[in-house]
This record gives sequence, C-alpha cells and structure tokens, in this order.
Amino acid sequence: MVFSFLRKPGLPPEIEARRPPGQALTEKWPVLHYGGVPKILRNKWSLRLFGLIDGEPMGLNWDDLMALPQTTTTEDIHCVTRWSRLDMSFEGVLFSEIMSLVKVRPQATHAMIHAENSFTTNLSLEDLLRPGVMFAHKADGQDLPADHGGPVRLVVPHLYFWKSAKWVRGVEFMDRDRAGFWESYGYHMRGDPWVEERYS
Ligand SMILES: Nc1nc2c(c(=O)[nH]1)N[C@H]1C(S)=C(S)[C@@H](COP(=O)(O)O)O[C@H]1N2
Ligand SMILES: [Mo]
Repeated sequence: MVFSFLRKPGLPPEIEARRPPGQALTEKWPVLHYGGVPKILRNKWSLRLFGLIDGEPMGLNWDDLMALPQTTTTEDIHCVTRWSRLDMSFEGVLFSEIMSLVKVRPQATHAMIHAENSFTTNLSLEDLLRPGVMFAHKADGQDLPADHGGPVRLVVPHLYFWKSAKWVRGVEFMDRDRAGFWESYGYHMRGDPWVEERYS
C-alpha cells in the first residue's frame, strides 16, 4: 500500500471509510505487549487444542501447521491505543481449519486463546470462525518477527488488536465467555472497533 496520502491533509474518502472512529492511520507497525518477548524456536513451538472436545487434547507442532492449507489475507488492523494500519498481508492457517482437526462439542460457544507468559484473550467461536481469522506465521511477506508474535500469532482483524494473541500456544474451547488478561482489567469482552468497544 502507498501511504503518501498520510502526509497530506485530509484522507481520500475510500480511505476515510476504512478508519474506525477515534483511530489514526499509521505507516509503521508499532510493537505492543505486556512483559518480555519470548524467544521460541520453530522446532520447539506447539499449539494445544483442549477443553470441550471429544477425546484427548490435540497438539500441533510447526511441521503439522505447515502441512495444513495455507491462506494469505490482506487486512486492516486496529489497536485500542488508537492506531490503525491498512492493507497488512498475513499468511498462515485459518482458525476454521485448525478447529476442524478436533471434534468440538456442540455446547462450546467461546474459546480462550492461551499464549506465552500466561497471556490469554477470550473470543466467541462466531468471531473466530470469520474468514480472515488465522494463525499467522508471516506478515507483509516476511516470517513473523519475534516482537510481533513469531513464530505464530493469532490474527483477528475485525476486532481490536489485543485479541490477536502473539506467541499463541493453546485454544481452550468453553461453554461460556470468560475474561482473558486485558478483559479482566476492564477491556471489552468483544472489542469491535467500529462501535468503539474499548472498555466495559
Ligand atoms: N501474548 C501476547 N499477545 C498480545 C499482547 C500481549 O501482551 N501478549 N498484547 C496485545 C495487544 S494489547 C496488542 S495491541 C497487539 C500488538 O501486536 P503488535 O505488537 O504486533 O502490533 O498484540 C496483542 N497480543
Ligand atoms: Mo493493545
């Protein structure tokens, strides 16, 4: 994307239409998280699917992830700290693809995403099953850098970016909504940027 319009006053209407209320567009990709950057080697990474599923919890390693169908998306991202970045490209495996690897029980309505350093964030399965939601290992054509959540992060482009857990390690299927890390400090349970669901 050419960002030269950011250096001119006003925004073209087609760009303005993509800017949620209270957000400013940025060319850079800021790094934001709680705590340090965990260094995880690809061959040590794994993702655990557990909670309301039939049978034993399932573990996926890096090779398993790479063997699944890969999807590339172009998405706008919106951080609750009021920056938005347009036309980011992500590559990875759709959440729906991962979910289909296990038999999720019918009473499951939500999931807790678990990441390194005990970071968690809660989402409805409806939100997780939206087409752009994926476990990404590439951004803007490059391997996802460690400070942006590499080797693998969740990307949920239609919600504020705190839902996009970096260094993701597990998905826990649940029969109700439960607050994750930021949500327990007052962030919104859903976080739709278009209606400014910033805090509860
Ligand atoms: N594991 C983990 N993931 C996280 C966070 C965190 O603290 N830990 N912070 C969230 C927040 S608040 C934001 S805004 C985005 C920032 O992602 P970025 O640094 O790639 O821009 O990561 C989200 N994912
Ligand atoms: Mo954030």
